[in-house]
Amino acid sequence: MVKRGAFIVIEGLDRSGKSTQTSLLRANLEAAGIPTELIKFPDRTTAIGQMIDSYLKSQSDLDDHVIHLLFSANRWELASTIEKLLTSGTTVICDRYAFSGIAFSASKGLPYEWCRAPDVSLPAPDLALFLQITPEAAKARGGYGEERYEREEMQRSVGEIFHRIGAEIASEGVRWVAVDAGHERDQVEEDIWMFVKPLAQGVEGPIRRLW
Ligand code: T5A
Ligand code: NA
Repeated sequence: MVKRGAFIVIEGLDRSGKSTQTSLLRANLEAAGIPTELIKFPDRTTAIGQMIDSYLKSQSDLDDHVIHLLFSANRWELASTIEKLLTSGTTVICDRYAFSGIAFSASKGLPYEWCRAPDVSLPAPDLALFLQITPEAAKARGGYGEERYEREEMQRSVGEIFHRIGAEIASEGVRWVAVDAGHERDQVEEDIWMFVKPLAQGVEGPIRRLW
């Protein structure tokens, strides 16, 4: 059977090191000769992405429901690209995905089930890695506090909802793994590689759907 590329999502609180680690992971996969594409959500380059960017920088205000739907629409914009890449044998890494969408909006008080609905039937990852860090440790890292959601109490509640999501999707057969992101960069890189390596040569079977 021909294998397709693996779909790997990296999630975590703000400043947990997602961008650092997704870049390192891409480099490691490429060094192993695996064709790899890295996608970051929100993708701030599209028209929808620019609205999201302006909202996150507090340059514009939007109703909580509206911004939630824009984040989801921003994923749908790239859903067919992700599928094509996977089918063509490319491994896709996403820096944040639907799980961030739910965690952040539900933390603002929107109903959990409502938050999940617009992302239903997006491609599901083969592996979701959750970078775990305390809000205190995240705060001590560079750049914290520049954007809208970067407040300690918000991050704490986001962390709790991520926990619920992890338990839920794991029970539905999506692999959700917590990685201690409070360690040194190299250690976190090694831990992530240990989980990704078995998928690097590709995955059998069709692309699954959320949820
Ligand atoms: N959002 C997002 C929603 O509300 N709904 C959605 O659907 C989606 C997709 C922007 C916001 O949007 C929200 C969530 C966010 O609040 P973003 O663009 O991903 O999302 O945010 P960024 O600001 O780009 O990224 P983060 O703040 O989340 O940072 P990262 O990517 O987790 O962390 P990174 O790698 O940039 O590292 C942060 C700092 O720590 C250092 C780095 O050098 C850097 O200075 N660092 C370490 N320091 C010590 N030890 C380590 N192991 C380190 N690793 C990195
Ligand atoms: Na951020």
